[in-house]
Amino acid sequence: MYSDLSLDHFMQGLKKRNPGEREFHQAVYEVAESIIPYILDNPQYQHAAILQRMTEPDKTIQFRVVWEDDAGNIRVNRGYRVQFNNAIGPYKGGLRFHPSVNLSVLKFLGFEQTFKNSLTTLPMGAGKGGSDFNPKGKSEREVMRFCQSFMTELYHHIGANIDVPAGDIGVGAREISFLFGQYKRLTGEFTGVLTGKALEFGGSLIRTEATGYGCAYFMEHMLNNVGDSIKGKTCAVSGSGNVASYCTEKINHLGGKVVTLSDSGGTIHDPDGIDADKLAWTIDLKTNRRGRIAEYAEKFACDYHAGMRPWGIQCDLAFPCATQNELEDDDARALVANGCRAVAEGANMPTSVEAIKVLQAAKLIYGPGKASNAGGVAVSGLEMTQNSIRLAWSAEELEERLRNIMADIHRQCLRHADDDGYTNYVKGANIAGFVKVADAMLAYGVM
Ligand code: NDP
Ligand code: 2IT
Repeated sequence: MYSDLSLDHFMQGLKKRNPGEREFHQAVYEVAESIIPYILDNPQYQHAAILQRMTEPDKTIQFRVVWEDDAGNIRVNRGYRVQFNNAIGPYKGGLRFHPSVNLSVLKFLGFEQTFKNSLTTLPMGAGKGGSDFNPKGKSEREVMRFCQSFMTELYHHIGANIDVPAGDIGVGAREISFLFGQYKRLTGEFTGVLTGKALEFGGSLIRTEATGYGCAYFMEHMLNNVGDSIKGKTCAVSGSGNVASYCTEKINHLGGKVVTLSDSGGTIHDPDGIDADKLAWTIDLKTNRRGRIAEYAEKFACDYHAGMRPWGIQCDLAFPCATQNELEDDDARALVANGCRAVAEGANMPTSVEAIKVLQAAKLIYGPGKASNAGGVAVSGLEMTQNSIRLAWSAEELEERLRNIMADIHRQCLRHADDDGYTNYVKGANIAGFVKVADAMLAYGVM
């Protein structure tokens, strides 16, 4: 039945089964391009239709979320949880609250999570969820009422050994606290059902920093592999949320200089570098005052480019840390023309398919998000472990574990990355992530 496993034929079928889901098609294409040749060399996966099974979520839950705003209006949003694959552990992955959220976006994120979580070496399956709710401009009480209503349906489907959500865009410590409180109220149970919790109720040190730190570590590994390092490099970072902030912090620790940050309004360019004090101000701006990155330019007297991405600004290293498809082919060409040497993705799928081709053709070092941003979910896995053993590890111990996991992910990628002398981390990450999940699925038989 699956004798024709050409990329074109496979993608045609996938598009037919999932019409209009552009982001999901893109994420699958990126994987299928490197996995299909591997499957053809390892026919046990082809006979068992593993790729066909891995591209179909185990279960998709969609629900209505109704809440009342401060003016007494009844508001209706859509909530989702895509339980993608639990072959190697409970479903695990973030919740995103952003107006652009739809099933295609969550299926792409859940699919990517399958490979990422496998690469972490920890026993975690993959899921993703969220809502088209826009937290921007909402009061604290409105966010609370929304989270409580969202959890009133979601709680039926999750559990510490079933599905463990966490944060993503628009979902940080504040939202996780509201969600956890409501779960506890509804079930009467205090369990590690969410990660990214506050330290007072079962959260882990380093989880807040983990994605950004891990991304900088991954870049350092890719550079060390060619006898180089972050030290002394000029770095462009996009975004100014959780991942961008802590990626910047770790780049500073490793001796690099970050000259850009951005948000959906535009990009700031600070040629002197975003040092620890400026970064602390920015984190306060974004997490507590919920302001715009343009305010940074006023405060520290530097340039602000409204409506622009950072990629036209000269840099040695680029770290896209905002959202999907924020680095397109023209951006990639600008990076190449300006002498950029390497890209490590903090965001999920920030680089379009065409842009990846541009970077790879120019032989830039390119680390895909499923490897380079896996530090966040890895420390979520460590939060689950600490909740299970009812202990809390120190920051030093956790950072050491995070460092080791990122080194391990880099080693796993290298095992499958050789592409006629070019180190192709896309291929490396996809194959290494695939094998563990695929072998578990084979072992379970036909289901
Ligand atoms: P935050 O909500 O903390 O920050 C998101 C940042 O991205 C903000 O600066 C936001 O700007 C910007 N952004 C969001 N959407 C757009 C858009 N459409 N165009 C331009 N800028 C945009 O989210 P995180 O930092 O947690 O997440 C950033 C990325 O990292 C996402 O791709 C996420 O999936 C990924 N990721 C996150 C992990 C985590 O642990 N949090 C783990 C692994 C990956 P604005 O405020 O203007 O919207
Ligand atoms: O994309 C991601 O890996 C995350 N948003 C983190 C998921 C998690 O469960 O910590």
